[in-house]
Amino acid sequence: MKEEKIAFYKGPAGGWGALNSVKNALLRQDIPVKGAKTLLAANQPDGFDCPGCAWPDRNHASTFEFCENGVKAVAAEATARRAGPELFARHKVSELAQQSDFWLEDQGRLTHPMVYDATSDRYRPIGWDEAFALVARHLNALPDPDEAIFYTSGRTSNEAAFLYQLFVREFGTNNFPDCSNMCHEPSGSAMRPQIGVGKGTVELADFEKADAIFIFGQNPGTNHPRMLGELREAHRRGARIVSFNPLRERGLERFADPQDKLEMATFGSTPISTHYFQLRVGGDLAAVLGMMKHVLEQHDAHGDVLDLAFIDEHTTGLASLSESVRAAAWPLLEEESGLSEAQMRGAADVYIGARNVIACWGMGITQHMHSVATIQMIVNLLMLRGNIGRPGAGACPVRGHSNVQGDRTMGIWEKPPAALLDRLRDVYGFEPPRANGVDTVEAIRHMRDGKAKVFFALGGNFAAATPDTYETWKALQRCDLTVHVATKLNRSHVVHGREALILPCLGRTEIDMQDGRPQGVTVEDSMSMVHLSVGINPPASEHLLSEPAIVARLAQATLGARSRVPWTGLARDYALIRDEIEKVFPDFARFNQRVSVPGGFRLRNTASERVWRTPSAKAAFQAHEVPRNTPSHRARERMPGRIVFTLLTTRSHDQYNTTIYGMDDRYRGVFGQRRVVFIHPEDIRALGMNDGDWVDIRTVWDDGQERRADRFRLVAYDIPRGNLAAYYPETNPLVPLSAVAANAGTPTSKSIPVVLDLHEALQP
Ligand SMILES: Nc1nc2c(c(=O)[nH]1)N[C@H]1C(S)=C(S)[C@@H](COP(=O)(O)OP(=O)(O)OC[C@H]3O[C@@H](n4cnc5c(=O)[nH]c(N)nc54)[C@H](O)[C@@H]3O)O[C@H]1N2
Ligand SMILES: Nc1nc2c(c(=O)[nH]1)N[C@H]1C(S)=C(S)[C@@H](COP(=O)(O)OP(=O)(O)OC[C@H]3O[C@@H](n4cnc5c(=O)[nH]c(N)nc54)[C@H](O)[C@@H]3O)O[C@H]1N2
Ligand SMILES: [Mo]
Repeated sequence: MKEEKIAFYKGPAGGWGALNSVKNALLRQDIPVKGAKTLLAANQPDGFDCPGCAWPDRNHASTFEFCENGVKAVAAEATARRAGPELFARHKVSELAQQSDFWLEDQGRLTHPMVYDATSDRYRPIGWDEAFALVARHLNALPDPDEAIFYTSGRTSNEAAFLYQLFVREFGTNNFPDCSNMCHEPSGSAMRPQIGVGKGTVELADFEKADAIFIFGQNPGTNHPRMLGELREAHRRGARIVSFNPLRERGLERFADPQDKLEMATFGSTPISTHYFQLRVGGDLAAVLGMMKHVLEQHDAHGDVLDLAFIDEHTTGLASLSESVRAAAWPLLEEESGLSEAQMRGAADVYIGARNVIACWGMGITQHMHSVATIQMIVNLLMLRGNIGRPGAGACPVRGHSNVQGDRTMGIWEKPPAALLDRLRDVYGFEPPRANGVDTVEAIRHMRDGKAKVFFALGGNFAAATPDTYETWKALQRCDLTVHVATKLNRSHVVHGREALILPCLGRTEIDMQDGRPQGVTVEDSMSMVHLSVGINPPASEHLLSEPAIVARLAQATLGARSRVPWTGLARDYALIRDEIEKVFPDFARFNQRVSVPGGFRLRNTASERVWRTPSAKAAFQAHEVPRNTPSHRARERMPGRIVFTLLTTRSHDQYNTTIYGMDDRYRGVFGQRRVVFIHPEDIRALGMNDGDWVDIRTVWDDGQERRADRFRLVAYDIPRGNLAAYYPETNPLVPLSAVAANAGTPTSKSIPVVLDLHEALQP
């Protein structure tokens, strides 16, 4: 057991600490450091796409871009450990369910398809044909195809995702909840009506030309380490980097690039942010509104601040936006943002002083009730000075999973556009279902209420990643059948339906042979670059199937002769799947040819060409007021005698979503533990408690249901008063199912109203 300690970190992000951590990550997975060549193949033209994050690569032909957390992600997949039939013979499922998330994944790669046997309460091996027949039997017995749910996690390749949506729609439902519903859904919901595309408008080259980069609610030092390379270069050539974050994240402050020999030899480092605004959780809308107020006032005073040519030619709605912005009072903006009027004006002056501006955002923006409104305000701010659709400027939602953007492009979408369904009908000759399907939160409700009976997951860890953990578990346990296509054992496999299957698949790092020929898949990064990914490691077990093969064989078993799709042929040669993708999506014309060049190609992004696919054919300014009726506001009113905090849940440096690599969070100074809650020292005093005390966390919600997570250690921290931070997924039992972003359905896991009590066992 490693020592639990808190030791604040003063060095830069990256540097020798990162190299050291890489060595430890390899050792943990029993991978010899010397033979770690496989790791070097990530993000090269003839290697695999790094499964770590969706940040693009400077140049796919360049030398390996070092990334500590990319190496951890690859090592987790390339691990020498195996979770084979012996493991399942040794432990009842009820015993496995007692183990931690860390322990479950730490058993290594799954090797055999397994089926749950209720009599012995164990998983036992099953043949692939038998497994597909079992799923097909359940699906075909459903009175209505909408009683099946098909979840996707964003590591799924374009080829697998395309086949999956085709199969499921031919089967008859649009029930496609995916991890995106919990992630960047609000970014799409905000930008589509506003600028006509649901994706970011910038590419990497724009980062070389930006004069200012605004970063809202993102922790790139941990979650997108390669982004720090771009920020470092930008800083060095004099660009302003302006961060908005309630926490002072190390990676946004200083970075030592392990690729820079001089920096490493001299223990040097480069500052990242030129300006850091430690605003209140959920305060971004107010802060951006304040900035716009200053921009408008400066324009009134000097006349040349707004880009009037852009506004006249390309936009609608400025009049009502400016009316509502001018009406907002500074005291309210200060109260809600936690920033002073001078700070907001200062940030706006940086904005005005820069010719080209990029705005980036992450989960600190999307996982709030008012996330869609906040994103539209950020885009409004950009548009005031024409910062969309020209070099060095634009909107940059920074996606999470390495192909989450591609999966949506391929049609993994519970609210499919009619044009996509028409196209499927025309190409394949079946009538796809027209009604919208369920998103992640709705899927949980449907299963809990008995409206859905079969749950199928292509990757991910639904039981741990979703909100209201115990409700979700009830929902999964009410299913007749739960099926998980996975690489590693996780919580979702041990919280199962009456019948259950684990289907082990190849990972992206592995050689995928079909018909004697190695296959490659394609992925789309956060900046719409589509490129090939070819595995180079031998498969973890000879019994694994690829994801495209699993989907094709399941479709064949379920639909049989009634299908219009040549499933077997497609699974034998992925180039043929890409031909099908091209038939359905015109943007993928000459797909195989264009993706065969190193680095691939960029999908068309109309907003970046100033072509607006909105109803008015213009970009639309959208006015929003500062929200004053959030769950935290209401909870404070309902509990006047208590200190109601707003809790944000976040990732440590040693995890990939629900996959826990280790117990440290180096840059935040936490070692050997995860059950901590960061809190302002004055708030500890106000509670009458002490730094290091153990507390229980309870949600303040209005449905009478108790939600709690017990035994967290208070850590005095540099965080605004009234705010708390703790790690996910441990805190997911605190997120109510009904707490979702307006117009996006995303769980509000960055703003949960909670109260703290001394841990029960310690109370007098
Ligand atoms: N190593 C590693 N890489 C990853 C992942 C991982 O788990 N591990 N996950 C991947 C995935 S799926 C995703 S979506 C991304 C996630 O990457 P991020 O978007 O960075 O997600 P979080 O770690 O949740 O961190 C959110 C940041 O927002 C801040 N924040 C919280 N609330 C607010 C707020 O109200 N306003 C502002 N301005 N800031 C706020 C937090 O302090 C934190 O710094 O990373 C991807 N990459
Ligand atoms: N409270 C709170 N909750 C959150 C968040 C938060 O910030 N706070 N973040 C949300 C976000 S942004 C996201 S994206 C979701 C993540 O939700 P998910 O995407 O569902 O979860 P992951 O933890 O990424 O999934 C990990 C599992 O994926 C499987 N896996 C890994 N590689 C592969 C592969 O190549 N193929 C297949 N088939 N399986 C594979 C492994 O078995 C592993 O156990 O969580 C969300 N939940
Ligand atoms: Mo995500």
